This record gives sequence, structure tokens and C-alpha cells, in this order.
Amino acid sequence: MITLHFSDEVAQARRAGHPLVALESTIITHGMPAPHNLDTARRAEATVRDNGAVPATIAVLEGRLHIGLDASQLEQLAQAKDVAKLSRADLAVCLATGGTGATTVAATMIAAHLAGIEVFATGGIGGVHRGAESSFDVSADLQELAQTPLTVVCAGAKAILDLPKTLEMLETLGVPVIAVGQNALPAFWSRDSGLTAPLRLDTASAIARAHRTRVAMGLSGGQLIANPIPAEDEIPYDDIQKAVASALSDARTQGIAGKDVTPFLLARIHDLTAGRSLTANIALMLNNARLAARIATQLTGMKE
Ligand code: PSU
Ligand code: MN
Repeated sequence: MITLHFSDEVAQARRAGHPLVALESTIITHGMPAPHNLDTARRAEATVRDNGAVPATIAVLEGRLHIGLDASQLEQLAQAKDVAKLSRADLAVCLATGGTGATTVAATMIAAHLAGIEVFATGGIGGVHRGAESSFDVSADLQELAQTPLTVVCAGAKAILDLPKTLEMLETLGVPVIAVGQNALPAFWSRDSGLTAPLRLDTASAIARAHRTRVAMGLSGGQLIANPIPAEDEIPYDDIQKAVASALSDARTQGIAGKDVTPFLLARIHDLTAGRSLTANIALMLNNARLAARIATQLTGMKE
């Protein structure tokens, strides 16, 4: 087993058996512009604490896999330039070569699982991109959900994706997609994608019970919790689609490919919506941190 570097706060929580919530770092380095990235990362951690759990922000710093960052490490990461974006494929090379990188949903799930953490809050997962039938661009996040047993709280798949194909893929992979408190699948900036979510649960304790049941059955893989953005912060689906369409066409003309696609689209949509997408992104991230902390707390209470 490789060495995990725990922050003091996380190490103490592990000893005491307190609930932990993993947080990813790609949203900090590639998902949001400074200074909002650092501010949101701090607020997400504070929200986890306010709701009874301990945050573990995950990243690779100079070849060390960190589970929980202290204040100065978080600041360094948020201000660093040219940080690698690490998915499942990249983690080992980065660690072996002493590199620094931010973890995507897939890589954060791997690291969290190594650390025994069962709940993870993010903004939106990666999925099947529009045009995937020719580009083959399908996020490694989906495969990870199929094999690593975490409950991942997101605000649905990002509306830049092909949502029907993303749902089909998740169904094929055997990943439960569970909308919280509504039938509709949320779409990141919007509460309603126009699609019905395959499953629905209404409380943190029901989600925790479903998690425990999967583990008890020996099912591999995790569950995806799609938590709708608070109504006051949402951008209705039809409103955001104009920005999405023009961001996608910019990506095509500029030949953006591979792991640059998602960060490029998020940044373009930020500009095209005059920052409104960022306000929504921050609100949904905090909302997910809150729910994840409550699920983690319920899970801890269920441990015999
Ligand atoms: N959610 C956000 N902002 C982000 C991401 C998610 O609100 O930047 C990141 C996550 O780390 C996710 C990644 O795993 O985007 C997906 O990238 P790709 O499509 O290249 O797999
Ligand atoms: Mn991709």
C-alpha cells in the first residue's frame, strides 16, 4: 500500500471514528477562476464541518497523496499554475515522478477509498460528451463509479454533456443514479434536465441505508446522488443551453480535445453568462457539501 499523507484534522477524525467527506481538487485548479476557487474550497470545507463531518480535500503534492490539506497547502494549490489534472490513468505516474496534480472525481474516489472514506462531494461529474459517437469522449468518472464503492454527491451531470447518453452509460455500468427529493434528474446549473432520474430518495438516512445495503450485498461500485441546486441559485435549463451551444462550437473551432474539454467549456460558459454560471456552481457545491456531511454522519451512526 502506498503512504497516504493525512492532514492533522483528518488523522484525528480517523482515530476518533468521526464522519469524513472527501472533496476533489480539480474544481479548484481547473473548474473555477481565482480567487473564487480558493474561497469556494474553504467554504465547502467549512460547510462539511458545520454539518457534523470532517472535510478531506484530496490532491497530489510533490509526489505525495494528500488526504486533507492544511490551510497553506490549499492556498498553494489554488494559486499554482500548470497543475496537472489527474484521473485514474494519471495518478500513479504523477506519484512516481514526484509531480503535483489535482484529482478529478475518478481519482478522488480512488484516493478516498484507499483512505476508507465512503462519501464524497463534488459539483458535477464528468460524463458522455455531446458528439461522443465520433469523439469517443466519455469521462473516466463513469467507469470509476462502476467500480469504487463511494457515495458521490453531485448536482447532476453538467449540462454541457449529452445527458441521455450519460444516463444510458451509467445504467449499463450498474451505477444507481438517485435524484434527491424530486423525480427529475438535475442538470448542474438547473434543477430539472427534462429527464426523469432512474431512482429517487428523499433523505440522508435513506441514502446512507442504500449505501450500506450495496456494501452488504458485495456489489462493487458506488452510487451517484444527484442533488438539485437550490431554487434561488439555479439557471433554468433552456437559459443555459444558449451558452452551452456557443461554448461547444468554440471548442470545436479551436480544436480543444481530451482533458482540456471540460475546463474550457466551464470557463467559456462563465464568460458567456457574465459570471452567473460561477455563482450557481458555488451554490451547488456548498449544497452538495452539506448533504454529503449529513450522509456521512448517518453512515457513522449505522456502523455496528
Ligand atoms: N465539477 C465542477 N467543476 C469541475 C469538475 C467537476 O463543478 O471542474 C471536474 C471534476 O474533477 C470532474 C472533471 O471529474 O471535471 C471531469 O473531467 P473529464 O470530463 O475530463 O473527465
Ligand atoms: Mn474526456
